[in-house]
Amino acid sequence: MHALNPMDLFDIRSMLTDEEAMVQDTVGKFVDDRVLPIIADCFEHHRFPMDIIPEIAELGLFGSTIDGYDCAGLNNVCYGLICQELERGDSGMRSFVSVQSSLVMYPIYTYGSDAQKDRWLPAMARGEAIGCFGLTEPQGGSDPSNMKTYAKRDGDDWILNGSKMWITNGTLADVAVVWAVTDEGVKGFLVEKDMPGFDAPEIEHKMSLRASVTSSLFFDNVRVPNASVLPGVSSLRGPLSCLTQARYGITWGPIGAAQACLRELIDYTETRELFGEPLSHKQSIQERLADMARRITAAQLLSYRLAKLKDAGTLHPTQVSLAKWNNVRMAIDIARDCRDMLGGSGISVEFSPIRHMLNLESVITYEGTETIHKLVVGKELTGVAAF
Ligand code: TGC
Ligand code: FAD
Repeated sequence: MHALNPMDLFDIRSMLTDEEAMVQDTVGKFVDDRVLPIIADCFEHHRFPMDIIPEIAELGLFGSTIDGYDCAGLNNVCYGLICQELERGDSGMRSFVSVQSSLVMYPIYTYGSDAQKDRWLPAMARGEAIGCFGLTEPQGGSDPSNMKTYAKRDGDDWILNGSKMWITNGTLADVAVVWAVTDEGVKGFLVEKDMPGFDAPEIEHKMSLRASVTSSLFFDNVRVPNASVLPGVSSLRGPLSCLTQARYGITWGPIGAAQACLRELIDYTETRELFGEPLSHKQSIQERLADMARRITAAQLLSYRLAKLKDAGTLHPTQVSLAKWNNVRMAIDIARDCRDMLGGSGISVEFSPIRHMLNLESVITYEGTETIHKLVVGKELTGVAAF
């Protein structure tokens, strides 16, 4: 009997097309060669590795599912595998690509004018322009319907006031997609970094996603031309539809983080000898490793099925909520259990589980907390919104 791949017990790999397998291998090699050698240092010193942005662009990872505008036009299995491989490196790498692709390029592509698409999409695909997405506000991110950021028409312009909190890439961004209440509904504003009255300071003292930039955004009478307002949507459906895109990718990402932890632990328990034999010979250690493989396998099958539904155009947001809840919970529990099996060494960033575990504390909170996703599924089952 042939041996199974411990990272892929149900052989998802054999279901991939040649193109999908090539994307996985290419991004995997990039992560092995360019991300893994530097990421512990980036995490420890709270630094996002700006110098690898051109290589990410060169690989076609920004806006990878968009057709045209210098984007790769890949399917959703490919996009998922990109997220999985990047997050095998670090959640911060996947976050960077998720935000650029699903939260900035997607709304410009879906709701933007031709001029907005021409201006931003090719530049973003090439990594020459970086974007961020401002939805969350200090008074409570779970309930964006309580948004206070407000824009008022002034001739051919809008005047924007308010603030956003916990915004990935905010300080780096050339353009921020900012969602604000107006007298005509919730609209998306393309706020450029040098617009007077706009400020995007970095948030310090984070213990999670330290290889990622997170910022506040402040708008003090920022004048935004009407040509920089997304014309295609005027309701919360705009930002929430972007979240469905990003959450889909996030169902894949934590699989990579969990695989990184499990791989490291299989190797570690083979060489760590306690009570006269390797840890991997102990029943309770094997049981824990086996349980991780079981949970990773279930997550892989969920995400692969989501990809097929998404490519078929029949994906329902509740399915994404269930998978985001399941897969992030799977990964954070695995990362923590791996941290424990490393003993004292597990508290060092020289091993990846504590870094993944801390990162996943953000992933389980952003893009809808675990509770919010449970309540989305509960609403589907009962017909009652219990938010
Ligand atoms: P409701 O007011 O009923 O709906 C408003 C409109 O939106 C539509 N809709 C969706 N469309 C697409 N995808 C979804 N997931 C959608 N959810 C709702 C809905 O059909 C309606 O459309 P229309 O045309 O009728 O106006 O809203 P709701 O009751 O369904 O939603 C409530 C709730 C709590 C689920 C929602 O507010 C929510 O998801 N809250 C969580 C907020 C959140 O996730 N924020 C994330 C901010 S971005 C972020 O974290 C980036 S991290 C990036 C990184 O670094 O990777
Ligand atoms: P709150 O909404 O205040 O929630 C606090 C607690 O209350 C949570 O445990 C929550 O589950 C619980 N809760 C909420 N509602 C209910 C309820 N009805 N019943 C029971 N319990 C409930 N946002 C962006 O817009 N753009 C970004 O790029 C972005 N990047 C981020 C990066 C990082 C590193 C982090 C940490 C966050 C980021 N966010 C971003 C914000 C993120 O989306 C919010 O943190 C998240 O939506 C939760 O909002 P909150 O932090 O205000 O928590």
